[in-house]
Amino acid sequence: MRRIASATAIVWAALAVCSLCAEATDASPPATLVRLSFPPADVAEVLALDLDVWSLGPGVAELLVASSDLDRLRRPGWSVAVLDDDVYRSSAARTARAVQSDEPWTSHHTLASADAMLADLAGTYPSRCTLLTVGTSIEGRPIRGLRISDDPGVIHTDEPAVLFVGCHHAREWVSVEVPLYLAEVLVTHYDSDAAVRRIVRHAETWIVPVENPDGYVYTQTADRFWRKNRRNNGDGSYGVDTNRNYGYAWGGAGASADPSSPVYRGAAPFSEPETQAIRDLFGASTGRTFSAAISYHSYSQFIMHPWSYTSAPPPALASLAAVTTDLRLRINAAHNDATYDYQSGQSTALLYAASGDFGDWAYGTYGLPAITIELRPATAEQGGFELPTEQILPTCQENAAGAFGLIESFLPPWPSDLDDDTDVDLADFSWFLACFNGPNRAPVHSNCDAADGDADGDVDLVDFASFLACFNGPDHLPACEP
Ligand code: 0X9
Ligand code: ZN
Repeated sequence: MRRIASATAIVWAALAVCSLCAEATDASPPATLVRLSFPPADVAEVLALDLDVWSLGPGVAELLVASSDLDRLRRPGWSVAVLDDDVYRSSAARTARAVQSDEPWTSHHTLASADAMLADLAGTYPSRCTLLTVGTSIEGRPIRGLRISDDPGVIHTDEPAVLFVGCHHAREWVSVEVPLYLAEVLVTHYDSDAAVRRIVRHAETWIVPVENPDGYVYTQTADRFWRKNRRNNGDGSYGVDTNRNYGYAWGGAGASADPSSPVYRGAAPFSEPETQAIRDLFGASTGRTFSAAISYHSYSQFIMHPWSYTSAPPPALASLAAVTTDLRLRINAAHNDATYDYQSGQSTALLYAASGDFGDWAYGTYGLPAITIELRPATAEQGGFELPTEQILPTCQENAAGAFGLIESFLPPWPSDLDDDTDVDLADFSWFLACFNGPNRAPVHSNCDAADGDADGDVDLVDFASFLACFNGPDHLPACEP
């Protein structure tokens, strides 16, 4: 009763003049952006308010609230700063400018232009990628994807596969751009970039840029800050949080049974066609297992591994932490400004508990490192869900460095690239020499196996000849590529 969660400015205006509507005497819909400071020990109380949490850090939350909610935030020890008293008014002009489909990476794709980009890539490069329709949204829109590999018409279960998904949450627009950018680079840089070729030849990359197409369209036509899908809940409210609808620990902490909540879990696990579509990429339907997955969100600059539903440590914590740490190092090395540094760790430690999310389901069901990345920016004052458009491309680039490093970690070593830096150079040459002429000499290098190209247990002249065939220069002869 306290608010109409699905209200847009337009819908609200209509309701406000309706004297017969029971809600018409309620306050305005959430449009006030506040920064709430509170003693860190009170975080459970803050979350129990079931408000629209835009970000959360120790003792500070950015919340979108109705003006009538402001009173609920006035408590001893808490302080409220209004960052924007009408996010819809202030975002309107920016939103119009931020959506132009003609110039990629300087503005946001529409759903139509994102789908067209995938179709164009598949049409122009049919030997490198295949267009997928992985499901149909609740309003009947296709959920498109791209499978990238050098034999893309067939699923290669003998190759490692990594899945990248964007836009579970409609308003998190840059989470669409990052997977689209990964697709474009992998498909179009094949001839110019040996590392890309290696990925395309030896891995399968699955990309679903818009898990929630109805919500995404809604944010570009009706309500810029809509989060959920567009299910009509039948009680006057709309939307299920698709990142609370997966079938692992469904309905636990950080998910709501209230249909008007921004984190509504849905009527049942996998009640939504959008989560069914992602579920069905795995296992029985495709015969596919994934080596890893990344689900992109915004904002906060966090790289998070399971669990999300509990702060208890997950099984194999060390290997999950190694994945998020490696992603963090790669991503942060791609920019040169601490403002854009991401943090890494367990979801519940960096943010809040959330049950029924994609990462917990993928990890809990299939055991793969399923990572959630909250993209730029760090705070609402740096743009929040409206990332300044000049930061779209650097966000994509730094995340491509992370994503490609993740895929490479599942590939066999590159012959002659003994230090695994995708270049056969002098460092590899001295590595080889240190291993040369003798059985694998572990003390010289932690591993001389890679120098033993013919794997006969001896680093001999045969191996030297094959090493030299690949040596000298960043642009490997195609013959030297695996
Ligand atoms: O709440 C979510 O679904 C994600 N954050 S967002 O601001 N993009 O909505 C985070 C999901 C990861 N899990 C946890 N934070 N526990
Ligand atoms: Zn999100």
